[in-house]
Amino acid sequence: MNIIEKHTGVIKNLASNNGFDYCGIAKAQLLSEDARRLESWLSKGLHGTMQYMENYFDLRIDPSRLVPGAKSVITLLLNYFPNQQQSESAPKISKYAFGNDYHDVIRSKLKLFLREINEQIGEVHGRGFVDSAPVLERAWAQKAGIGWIGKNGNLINKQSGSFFFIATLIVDLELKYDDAFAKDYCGTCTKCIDECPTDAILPDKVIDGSKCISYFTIELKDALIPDSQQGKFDNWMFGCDVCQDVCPWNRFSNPTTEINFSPIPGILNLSKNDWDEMTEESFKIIFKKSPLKRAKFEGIKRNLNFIKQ
Ligand code: B12
Ligand code: SF4
Ligand code: SF4
Repeated sequence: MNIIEKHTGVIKNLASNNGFDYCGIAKAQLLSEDARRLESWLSKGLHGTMQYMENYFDLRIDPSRLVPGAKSVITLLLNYFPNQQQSESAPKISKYAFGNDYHDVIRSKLKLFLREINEQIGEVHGRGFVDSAPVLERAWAQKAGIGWIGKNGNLINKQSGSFFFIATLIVDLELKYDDAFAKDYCGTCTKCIDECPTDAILPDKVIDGSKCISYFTIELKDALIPDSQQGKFDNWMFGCDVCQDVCPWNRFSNPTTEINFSPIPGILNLSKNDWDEMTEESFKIIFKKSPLKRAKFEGIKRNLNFIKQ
């Protein structure tokens, strides 16, 4: 075993010891094909009012702009599929938001992971990212061999489906690279396209972000949800899971073992009435550690009013 293989083994072991469900590694390089897809997505305005998606284009397509001397992009997946469901009639919350905020949970895992890499391998420079940084996380996951990009735009793993968060750690250490995931197991299925409540799924794995319920209920800040969407939300008040719930590959989802993603007390049973009666003060206490705080109390109230009409 040479030193590169040895380091790769150490890193994959550490990933698993830190609770990550999958770890794949790709060579750090310029993402020229993805750059074209991102450019086309932006030029069509499919990001709506998500201005931040226009920023740092050069960094988004080039890992060496984020970590000088970058050699490897390590992709890690963390399962969030819950073992409990919301009550039938409750305003719907996306499964990823049942527990504590994944940004905080994963960021601290990445910090520890990098520290342990330094302890076991020696000086390695790197930066961990999850969600909010200019990194094309799904593209890296596919290049690291973890799965394919489904028609619903999500990264799907053949063994476990798509209810996973993606995190990346870019390092200046050379490692053994996994083969990119070459196949696509969507086949002739079109369930996600047929079932998307707002017709946000376009051909060729392109998502019209500006029409996605997740965008309207979480990302659209300080604005009303357009009337044109009236009656389409099917009771979703925070995010939307439809294109994943209907995906046959999610039949293989197993519940998460990450305790931080266990549903926070009461969240599964909040009825419309409970929401109506909730004060801003109690919202702040109940959702202190939850992703729902991202939409703020006014945002949540706006969403509830919209689905009620
Ligand atoms: C902006 C954003 C959104 C926007 C826009 C969605 C979108 N599709 O871009 C909105 C708010 C709508 C959204 C919604 C959701 N999101 Co979001 N979102 C992001 C974010 C911050 C950036 C995504 C991005 O760069 N978009 C630009 C487009 C052009 O890129 P892309 O969709 O990723 O597509 C790339 C690749 O898939 C690839 N690709 C596309 N087609 C093809 C074809 C082939 C053959 C190949 C090889 C590659 C390929 O090319 C594109 C450019 O690289 C990422 C985090 C991150 N930093 O990456 C999370 C992220 C993509 N979101 C995530 C999640 C969980 C969701 C939701 C499920 C949340 C929910 N339940 O409500 C929904 C799902 C909606 C959907 N069907 O995509 C996860 C996805 C996990 C996974 N298994 O895929 C991510 C990775 C966050 C995370 N760290 O876990 N999201
Ligand atoms: S998350 Fe919901 S609205 Fe967005 S693309 Fe998927 S099914 Fe459509
Ligand atoms: S629902 Fe069907 S088409 Fe959509 S991502 Fe899943 S397998 Fe692919």
